[in-house]
Amino acid sequence: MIGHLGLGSNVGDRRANLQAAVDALPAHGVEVLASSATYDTEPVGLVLDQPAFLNACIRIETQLGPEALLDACKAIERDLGRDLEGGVRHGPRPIDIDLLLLGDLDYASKRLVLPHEQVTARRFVLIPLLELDFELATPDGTRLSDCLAVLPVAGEAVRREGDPLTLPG
Ligand code: PH2
Ligand code: MG
Ligand code: MG
Repeated sequence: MIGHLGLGSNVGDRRANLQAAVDALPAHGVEVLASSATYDTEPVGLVLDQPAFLNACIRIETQLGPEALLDACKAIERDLGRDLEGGVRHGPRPIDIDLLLLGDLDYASKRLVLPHEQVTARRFVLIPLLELDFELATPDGTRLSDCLAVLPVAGEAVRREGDPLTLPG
């Protein structure tokens, strides 16, 4: 199945952290098909007083189901030094890997909701996603470009930082 992941980092060498996540995915059964550019983004959400994030989105292909894909992402976060137990929720992190969309799957468990509940509401996700595919929509047909068009820019600055991440192999 084709899916889209969101990558974020605001601790350490942010670009190297995003690249390390991309590089680690194939060994977990996740092919990386494309990467957006990287974007320097203002922190949004519950913790605003933290360093700016570097965000990117990637298109993937995998045979993994949603829970196994989440396990793979969490394993990579742990390997890249994210303290899954001790860290402040929504606080600074070397790497965050979020499942945004997985095919046309509408899915909810205790650990995971697909599409990601914030995918239609965050500029730092929508801008890199639409760079990958301007026609992207949620399973209910909501076009992500329409979502972006109605979002206020204030407090959610997103600025292109650098080239797309390098694809593995
Ligand atoms: N991630 C969060 C909370 N806030 N803000 C930006 N700009 N980028 C993020 O990746 C981000 C955030 C929780 O995962
Ligand atoms: Mg996140
Ligand atoms: Mg996350």
